[in-house]
Amino acid sequence: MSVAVRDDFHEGTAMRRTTWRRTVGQARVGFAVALLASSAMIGTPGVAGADATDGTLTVQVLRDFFGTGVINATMDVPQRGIDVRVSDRGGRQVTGTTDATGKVVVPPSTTLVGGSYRVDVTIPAPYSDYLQAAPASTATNHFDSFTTFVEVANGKDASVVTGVWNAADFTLPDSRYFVPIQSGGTGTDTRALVSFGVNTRGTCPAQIACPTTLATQAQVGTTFGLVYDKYRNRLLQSAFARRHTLYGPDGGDAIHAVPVDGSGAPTLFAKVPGAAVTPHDTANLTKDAAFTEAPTKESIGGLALSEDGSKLYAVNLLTRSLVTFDATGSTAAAPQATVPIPDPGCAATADWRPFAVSTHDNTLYVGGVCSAESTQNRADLKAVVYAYKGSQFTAVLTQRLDFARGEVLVGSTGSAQGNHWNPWDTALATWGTHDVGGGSMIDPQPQLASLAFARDGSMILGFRDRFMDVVAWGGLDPRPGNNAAQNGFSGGDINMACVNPAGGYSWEGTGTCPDHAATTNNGQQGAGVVEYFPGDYFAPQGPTTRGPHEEAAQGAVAYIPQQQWVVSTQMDPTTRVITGGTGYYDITTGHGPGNNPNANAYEFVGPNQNGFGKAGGLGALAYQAANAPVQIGNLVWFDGDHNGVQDPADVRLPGATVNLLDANGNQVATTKTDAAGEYYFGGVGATYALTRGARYTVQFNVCTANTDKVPGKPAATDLRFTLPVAGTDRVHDSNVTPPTTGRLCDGSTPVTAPNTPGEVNHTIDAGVYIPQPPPTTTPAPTTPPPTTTSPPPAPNGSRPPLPDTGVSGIPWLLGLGVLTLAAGTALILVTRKRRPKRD
Ligand SMILES: [Ca+2]
Ligand SMILES: [Ca+2]
Ligand SMILES: [Ca+2]
Ligand SMILES: [Ca+2]
Repeated sequence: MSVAVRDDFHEGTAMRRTTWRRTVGQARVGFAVALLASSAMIGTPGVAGADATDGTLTVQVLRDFFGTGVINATMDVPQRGIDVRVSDRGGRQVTGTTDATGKVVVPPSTTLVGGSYRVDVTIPAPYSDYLQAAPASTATNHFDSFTTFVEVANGKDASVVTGVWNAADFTLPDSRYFVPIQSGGTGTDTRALVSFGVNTRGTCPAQIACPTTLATQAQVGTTFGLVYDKYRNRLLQSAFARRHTLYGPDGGDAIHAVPVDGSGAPTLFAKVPGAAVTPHDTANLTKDAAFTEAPTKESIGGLALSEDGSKLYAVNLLTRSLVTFDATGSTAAAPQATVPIPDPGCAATADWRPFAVSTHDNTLYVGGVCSAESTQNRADLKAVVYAYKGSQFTAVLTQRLDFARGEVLVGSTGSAQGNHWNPWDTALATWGTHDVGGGSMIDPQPQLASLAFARDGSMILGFRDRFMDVVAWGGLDPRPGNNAAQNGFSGGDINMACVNPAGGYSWEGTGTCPDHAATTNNGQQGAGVVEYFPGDYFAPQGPTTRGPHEEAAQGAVAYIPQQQWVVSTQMDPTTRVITGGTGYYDITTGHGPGNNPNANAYEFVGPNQNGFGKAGGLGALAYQAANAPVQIGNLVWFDGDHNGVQDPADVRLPGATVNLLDANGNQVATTKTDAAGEYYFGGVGATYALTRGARYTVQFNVCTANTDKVPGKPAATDLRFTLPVAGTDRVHDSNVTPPTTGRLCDGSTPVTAPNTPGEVNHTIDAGVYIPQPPPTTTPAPTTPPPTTTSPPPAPNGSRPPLPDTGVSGIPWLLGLGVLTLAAGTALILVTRKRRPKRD
């Protein structure tokens, strides 16, 4: 008998079988669809059969943030809207879509037959725009692959938990924060950009090291906007208009590129045309009177980088435009596009002040405020956030800003001015109204400066007190003939807009979005102040004694999804006054620096070191994201019916040795398949990190496999590779071209590692079977056997034995109706037990 003859026989069997399955499968699917109602609860009873004794199958999809292949029960969040398809041996299917709990539950059902099912997960639009399969693993508590096999026969429940992720979220545990420092007036700080570890807490240098300086005032001047570009390992940092301090040598429209590793000096990346017009009074910066109206109305606001790293977005504060640059070069000569950010309906068009930009899940968000400057009516203050997709701005959040807040400086005002947001006002005619006594300048005016996103998609909003951009700590009164020194007290904020299950957002304290403020955790601020983050106060005597400042967040926020802490720029962050740094807010409880200053804050701008003191003086916060590792896998299985397809009820093979060879043929990693027949190379924490886009060979040595669950328990050395690249679905096929020389149970396949960060390829599979001799007599009897549980006539080699648990592969079964399927299955099981052991 030749190999060719044997293959021809099996291919012919496979073809007939496929035709049969498709016909029956389509009929059953059509019937099942007619019975199905809910998208999340499927498997409607209604078809008589033996499999109502199945257990319940629960498929859950979680959004992963770590890429280790292991479920993180406290951090991973349920993912709705993901398609789940459950198939049985006969091609019957039930489908569902994950609900708000991330689940599709398949109760005991007769829609599916046999108790052994294949679960296939796919990501539909719009989620496919930003989510992909997360790495899986063979470790304890692992994520399952998008194709997973389950057994629910005899009342046994089963669950499949698969992960999806947006690799743009990936950050390493030793990530760093970056923040610009502004210095002016009477300040002596020469730093313009610093970096520090994400776990750094305390006061520098007394308790902890001070940050690393990446750029100086002489190099880039006064800045606010900042993004980290992981694709080119640099920061992009933009000019900012602030009274009492100068732009850098490239002016108020400049964006600089700063090497993140300190390997070189900052270079000019791009200019935002027409962003800055007002000159500083360079001869008298502590007065700088002519610049009083310019801050936050010209120069550059926020910066954002598209998740694929191709585009840089900047807000031109003067023209209120979104400016887009090609981010891929070392410079960008001119914008690719400039679009006006539309007035969302402020009391006057001139009151619309966009500033914040942020990317999240492949969408650009643009935020701003209605400043109420034209009406000076607090009720006209609003925050508005747009989603920008294609060329459309869609308002996704509109929030009034006239609610009660804590006191900017306790005991100083006794009026709404000190514990509410106020309409923008920097006119000299009303300048005196900001002085609450002794040159203490307090008049918080909101500017939506930054946006960050929680793991569940909730929006964290950072508000600056833009009045601080026109004062300093010790700056002079701007009015002619009045040169009194004045001290600004910042009253920014950090707020939460919780994402709603049905879409949209709820502001903190409304709907199901928590108000965490209580007298035990809010610094004893006034009753009735609603806060998701009540820890935004400064109380050097400890949280039980009312401190001087109850709104000490300064408006730059960032959130690393792998962490418990939201970071915010912070006035008086630890225990010293007239200082600056960062505060850390528990994203679950809202506790922050006020609750435990030394544990929840980092002070790195000392007492009036930068000349701005309590008026702030820090720019936007960025963090060092990372390119996520890629992964390949995942299945070695016994393809008993030799059709080359990973069918439900095909046995998965543990113990197969899988080696990874690099392009030179050197083995770089090795593993064995687990109880589910799965193997993985790469992913976060793997001993060998795959090189993206590199060529490898995956070598499947199934001679070591454990065949205990294979019918007849054949010797693993007798296993041979099944038909490669069968059918049209690469997910369910075998990749190994069967070797014709050497050990025939040791085969391999070339593979190119995924090229996109965080991408997985779980389609590198190997199916094996036990070859059989060709038939020596007519293969198909013309009459069906009795439909009883008695064994059929002994095959005596007249047809191929049935080395799998499936129902197909028996020619005479082709003539049987669906209703005899259960009986047929019983027959096959008996037949298989009697199969003579081969070789
Ligand atoms: Ca607050
Ligand atoms: Ca507060
Ligand atoms: Ca198969
Ligand atoms: Ca495959």
